[in-house]
Amino acid sequence: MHGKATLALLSAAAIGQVAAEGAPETSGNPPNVVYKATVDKAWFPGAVLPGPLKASISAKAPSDGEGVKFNVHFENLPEEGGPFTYHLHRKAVPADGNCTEASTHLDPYGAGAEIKCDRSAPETCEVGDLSGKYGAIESSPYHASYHDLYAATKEGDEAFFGDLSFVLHYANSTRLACANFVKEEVAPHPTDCHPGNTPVPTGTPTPTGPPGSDPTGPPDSDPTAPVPPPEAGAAQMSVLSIPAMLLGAAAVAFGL
Ligand SMILES: [Cu+2]
Repeated sequence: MHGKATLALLSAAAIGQVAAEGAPETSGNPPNVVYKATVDKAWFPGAVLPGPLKASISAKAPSDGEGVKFNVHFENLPEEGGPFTYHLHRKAVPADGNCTEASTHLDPYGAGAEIKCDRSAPETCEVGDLSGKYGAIESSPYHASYHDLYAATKEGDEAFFGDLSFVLHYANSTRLACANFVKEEVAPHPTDCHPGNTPVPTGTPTPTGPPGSDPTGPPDSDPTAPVPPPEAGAAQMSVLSIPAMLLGAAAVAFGL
């Protein structure tokens, strides 16, 4: 009885403290699990889209398990009604896809949606207010990657969202689309949001044509930057030791 009262008092004090200090940073998030939510159509019936709406959020903890890294991708957003916002919401979307059922934002520490999120103090924002913390969507397509210290992919954490949803909103907060997060096991290359940014190997691929089939090699006008003729092939290694002058001459000869 007495113990219970004390406990209640203590937890009330603890909650009060958390609210005052903002969301705690999360740790112990499993680095080998990806949670991904994917939208492939608009839910709002009045949506006017330039093409099929695509939206995805993938989330994965860094190797030290501190916080969660997000990769977000939005495409074919409406031309009117932005900037668009998106949040982690505190309920999953039911099978019928009704975005209203996703309830309010994930806000385990009671930051509240009334006060606008201050991007310079993300711990004071609702944990789920991703666009508040990292920017609303002002362009389409839109990509963003960021490391949020307050969301969790560790099950049981107050800020765990792996069994929840996200909602994409018009600027007036109308719900445009939503999707549930789905757990994916280890993804060796979680770079789905940046297909164009994949680093190109620096080794120049060998030309595929048969030797001598490409007489269109660019004229080598800069002798200070000797570029081996494209068809030099295996000979390149030994040719490299020949002075640039000779190389240039060889290039000219090949070009002719
Ligand atoms: Cu929302």
